[in-house]
Amino acid sequence: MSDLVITRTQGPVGIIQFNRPEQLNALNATVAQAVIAAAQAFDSNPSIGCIVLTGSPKAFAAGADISEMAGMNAAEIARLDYFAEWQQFVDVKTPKIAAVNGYALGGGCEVMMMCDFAIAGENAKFGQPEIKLGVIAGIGGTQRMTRLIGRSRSMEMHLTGRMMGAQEALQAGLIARVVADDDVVTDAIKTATTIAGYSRPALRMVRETVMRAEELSLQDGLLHERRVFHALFGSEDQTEGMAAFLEKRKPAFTAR
Ligand code: CO8
Repeated sequence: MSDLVITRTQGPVGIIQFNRPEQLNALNATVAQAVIAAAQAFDSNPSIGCIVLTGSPKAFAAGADISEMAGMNAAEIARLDYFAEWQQFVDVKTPKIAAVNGYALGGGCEVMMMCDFAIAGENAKFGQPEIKLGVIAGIGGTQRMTRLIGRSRSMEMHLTGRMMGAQEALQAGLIARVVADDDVVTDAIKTATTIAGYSRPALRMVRETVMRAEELSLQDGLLHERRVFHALFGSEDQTEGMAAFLEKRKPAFTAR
């Protein structure tokens, strides 16, 4: 594992931290591989129920590493299918929370949006400034941001390259919650611990079903949701969860 990324666990939470603070956690190929490998390792570890991805006080990540990309030509970047590997991070089934302090720009904002939701500090800043470099977002910015905050606001962000503060990002729906800068990681780990205590099959299903809301017609989405609800009655956690409620005790979910 590269030292550009630090991993640790806290109870059932797997924590991945970008560790290039001097370069504002600019994302190069080594960082991408290390984050993906760490997320996949947590995903296959049954004791981990939620992942927190975070950065440093000044930056979650200020984008793809411009010094790595600058000298590439079109044939080379296409042959490498540059940054296509980030889809493997999206494909990790364990819930992922982005804990954001400082800059989440370009690829940094895009990786944040690959997480299931984001908790940010009050001084966090978000943006897709690729237009200033003569390019556009490349790992989901135009697509995920537009789905999260709508075409008008997304278009403005991509066309101007301006930054959005935490309160504006919260109001727009880009992030789920704003907390004091110093509380971001603690809050994300606490939230992740709560999530990790729930039924793992139900967590996997709720992620898939919410994501499908962006792909399916309402009728197909509703049918999918209902069928998943029915199917979860095949899990021991449904029996346990409902019995615990009726017996006024805390459920002990065990399904993996
Ligand atoms: N890449 C490489 N190095 C970076 C990056 C970056 N994205 N961001 C910051 N750094 C480096 C700086 O070069 C500087 O290094 P050094 O100390 O060696 O000069 C160090 O980090 C500190 O940065 P600054 O001195 O610039 O710090 P400031 O506080 O003055 O400014 C900013 C902070 C505003 C965040 C500024 O650093 C900045 O504008 N950074 C670039 C932001 C940006 O343009 N991001 C988008 C990059 S492109 C991208 O993400 C495309 C993703 C899709 C690719 C997928 C292809 C398919």
